Amino acid sequence: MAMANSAEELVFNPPELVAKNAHCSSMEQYREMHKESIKDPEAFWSKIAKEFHFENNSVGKFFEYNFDITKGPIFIQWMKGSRTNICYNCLDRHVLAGKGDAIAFYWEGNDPADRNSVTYAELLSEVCQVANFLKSRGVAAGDRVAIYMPMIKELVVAMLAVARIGAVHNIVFGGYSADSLCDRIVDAGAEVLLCADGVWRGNKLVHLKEIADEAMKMCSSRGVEVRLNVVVRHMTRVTHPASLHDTSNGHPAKKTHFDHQGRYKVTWNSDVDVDWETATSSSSSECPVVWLDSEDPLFMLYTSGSTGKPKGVLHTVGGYMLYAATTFKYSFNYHPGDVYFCTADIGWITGHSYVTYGPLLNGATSVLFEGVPTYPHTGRFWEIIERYKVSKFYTAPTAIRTLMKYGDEPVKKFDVSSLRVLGTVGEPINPEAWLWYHRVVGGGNAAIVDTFWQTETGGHVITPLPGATPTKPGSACFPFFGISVCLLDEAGEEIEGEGEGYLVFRQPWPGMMRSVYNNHQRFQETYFQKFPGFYTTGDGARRDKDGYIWVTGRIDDMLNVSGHLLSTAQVESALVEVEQVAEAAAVARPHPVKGECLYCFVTLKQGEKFTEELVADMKNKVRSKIGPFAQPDYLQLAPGLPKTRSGKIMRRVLRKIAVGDRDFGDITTLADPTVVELLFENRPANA
Ligand code: 6R9
Repeated sequence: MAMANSAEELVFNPPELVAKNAHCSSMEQYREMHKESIKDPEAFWSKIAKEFHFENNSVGKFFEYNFDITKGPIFIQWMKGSRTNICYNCLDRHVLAGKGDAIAFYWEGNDPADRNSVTYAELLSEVCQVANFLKSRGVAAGDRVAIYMPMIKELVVAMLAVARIGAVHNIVFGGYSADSLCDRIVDAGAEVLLCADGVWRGNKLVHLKEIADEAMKMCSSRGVEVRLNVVVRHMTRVTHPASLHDTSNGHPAKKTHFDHQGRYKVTWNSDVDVDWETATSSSSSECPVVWLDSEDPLFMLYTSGSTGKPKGVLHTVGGYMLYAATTFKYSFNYHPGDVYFCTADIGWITGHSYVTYGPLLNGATSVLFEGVPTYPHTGRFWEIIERYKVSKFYTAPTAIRTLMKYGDEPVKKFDVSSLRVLGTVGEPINPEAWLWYHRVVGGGNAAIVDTFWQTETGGHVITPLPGATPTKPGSACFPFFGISVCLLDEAGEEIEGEGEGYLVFRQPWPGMMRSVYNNHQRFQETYFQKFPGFYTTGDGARRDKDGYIWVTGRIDDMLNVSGHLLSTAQVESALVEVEQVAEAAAVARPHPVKGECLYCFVTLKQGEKFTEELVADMKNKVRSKIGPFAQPDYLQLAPGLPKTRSGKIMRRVLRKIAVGDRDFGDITTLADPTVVELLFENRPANA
């Protein structure tokens, strides 16, 4: 890639303002700390553990593991035998230290008129009320509780309340469909759901409770009964977009979902549904925590798997706590007095680790934002940064690219000079977006931290440290403490020095996943089978002559649409559910804003016609099975698919066709090579 090569030569030194008071302020210090963390993980992490509350310290071995499948089952344990509670460490610890009046979150609603804030002490008492209510309804340690909420304070309260009583949260992103929500509830065996009635995302209304009701019906038919649904009546307290009040064009949302007094309507099933406010406000605002073993589960979070069935990535309490806190502190160079703003939804791992846990464990003040970057105007992020004097900002390349399209003006309208560190996450960032972020948003004075990590890793694993690392646009730079990076070739041989290969890690770190929920076998096969002795990320990476790591993207059948990981199999199985479809193959095509988008080839059953209506049906099927973000951008009729003689679809050829590149490479192993040319000639007009 020409761009990447020239970016290799561009180096930006840590800004002086940041380096001045950094937790890690030079490459020498970084190298020394990194070396210790790899050579003596116990010494390194036990020092950090002392900053947290454990009921009993140093019980048993600090850590134990097996990474080599040929030697027995994979397991990873940190601080097993030590008892702690993450909610206590997020809230009680600060309140007891006299910091209860500090702001935990500034909440900024979809409509800029909707704003409030919550302190650590207030958060603690609300968490206790919800925890007490859940206990009174029989929720106990180890039970799984599903959460389906927008970016509101109650989402944070919900997860902390669940963690406080030792239950396991299973948060499902509010953009997922009823089908996806149902799958996640069923797989987790969750009997309790916490949700909200609805949410505005820009001008769009998402009927969360309606979707949840549908999901619960589906669950019931699959043998899982959700017995309790606690619903936040969020729609009663928000400002509705102006378009709702404009009856001249008969806004559809108004007709179907609002009564004539303009109140949002929800159906209520009194056997299951309870109102959050009524249920929890009468509970006591004191609730003892349940002390858990460090290795007890904290949460599961579903991520796409290459077979199409999502995996419940399981994280445990103690190690995740240390890792989320430490990465937050170092990657963003967090200091008291900072105001931090992460735009990720809590429904994704970035929100778990860097909206809720990492910041709260550090006693930080954050912005919790409900809306979208372009509503009601394209400078919304910058307006928020100006309002709260945000010093640390964390977003995704897809958001940066979206906002870049509107030029520098929307940024310049606001005073964003408080910014010191600008983070990015979710996919490789192209140097052009990196440079715009640095020059326009950071005014050339902020450190850019391109943080590479995964749901599975729990926290950042490859990232610059803002006061220490000279950065290169598009490179995630160097491994975080505890991470031993290795590049392997197909044969499993280590690539030393410059080169490109599979990105794997040689030893465990505290925040890594421990298992796939209820399926340890799948955990071992997915991450430890290909290269025994290593954790395989599924990404490829290149190491340049200066040792910088450049993550090149997924090398399995996964794609990344606007930072959302999807498997091709998941999309294909949705498409073949459409009656007329015989077979489908989905591939990623580069997209200027989303990073990647879906390009799907479909073969129809005999006699079926490829009509506009059918195309719409197929798109809708994917939206309803997975979620609106997964909708394919391109659908092409394929009389046949390029298959090897063993019947494997040759995706690399389809990827070439998707971008209109005739350089197919070797196609002699195809059962019928003529199909390739045919597909190429029949690319849709919009492609
Ligand atoms: C945190 C998160 C994980 C996949 C990962 C990789 C891609 C994330 C990246 C990046 C290049 C970065 N990815 N951050 N690629 N540079 N800074 O996104 O978790 O949703 O599980 O996705 O995202 O492909 O394997 P998750």
